[in-house]
Amino acid sequence: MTFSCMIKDGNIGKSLVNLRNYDVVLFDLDGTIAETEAIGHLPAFNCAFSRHDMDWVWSGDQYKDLLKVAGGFERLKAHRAVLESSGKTKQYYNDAFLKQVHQTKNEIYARLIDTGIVQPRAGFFELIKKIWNLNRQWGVVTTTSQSNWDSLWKASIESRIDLHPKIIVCGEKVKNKKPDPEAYLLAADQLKIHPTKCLVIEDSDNGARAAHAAGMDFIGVRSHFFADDEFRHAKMIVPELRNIEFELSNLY
Ligand code: XBP
Ligand code: MG
Repeated sequence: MTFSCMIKDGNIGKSLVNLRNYDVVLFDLDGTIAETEAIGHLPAFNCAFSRHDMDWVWSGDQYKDLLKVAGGFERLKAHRAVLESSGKTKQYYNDAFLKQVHQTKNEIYARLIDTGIVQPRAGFFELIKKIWNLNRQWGVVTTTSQSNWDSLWKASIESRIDLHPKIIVCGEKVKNKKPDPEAYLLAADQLKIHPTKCLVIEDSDNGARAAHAAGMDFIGVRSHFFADDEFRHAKMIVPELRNIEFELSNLY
């Protein structure tokens, strides 16, 4: 068995995760490495709508629902489809226009992230250090754009880390975004390892389904917008990254 019960470390309950059977830990980005959606993507979307003189404004509750669609551009198109089907469309925005809006969103997002307003979640740096100490690798598998990862990496991660990710798979590299397993399978393929050698950490059912369909074990971590996702087949579910303790053990 690879996962065991909670131990107490100070006042934080930690769940032990044995990395013996894994070569690499793959982190999802949005919601998992950092809470980027509520203070990054959502305000950036709303700001982009106003820049492009659109009458769209997304509330937090609306965005929670829209997040069921992975990918910002795909999310814009999904919202357009809902407006169309409900007959509420005042103006039709074509794909080329929505592409521009998405690009503007990512530019605004980059400027927000550059300020350092979004930092990795509690426990992230400790996990990377542990992975390094246990002679394992880590990677990022996300449906977000490459530029969004680059911004967070430069602003808030690079200078605080010794071990760089061995693999980074972003949204542009796949045809089918999560919950399709394509991104995770691509990561395993590029790492030249069997998918079962990867342990995934995900904050949403979309991501969890992608990892599971790729044949990978996963840990669910609760996040702002996916606080009640089911995480079916999860090896464990933790409230925070800091509740995970990696170890190497032959005992279980
Ligand atoms: C989250 C996403 C992304 C972001 C927005 O991906 O689905 O679409 O919300 O980024 P993950 P883009 O949880 O896999 O990191 O606008 O660049 O798509
Ligand atoms: Mg996520």
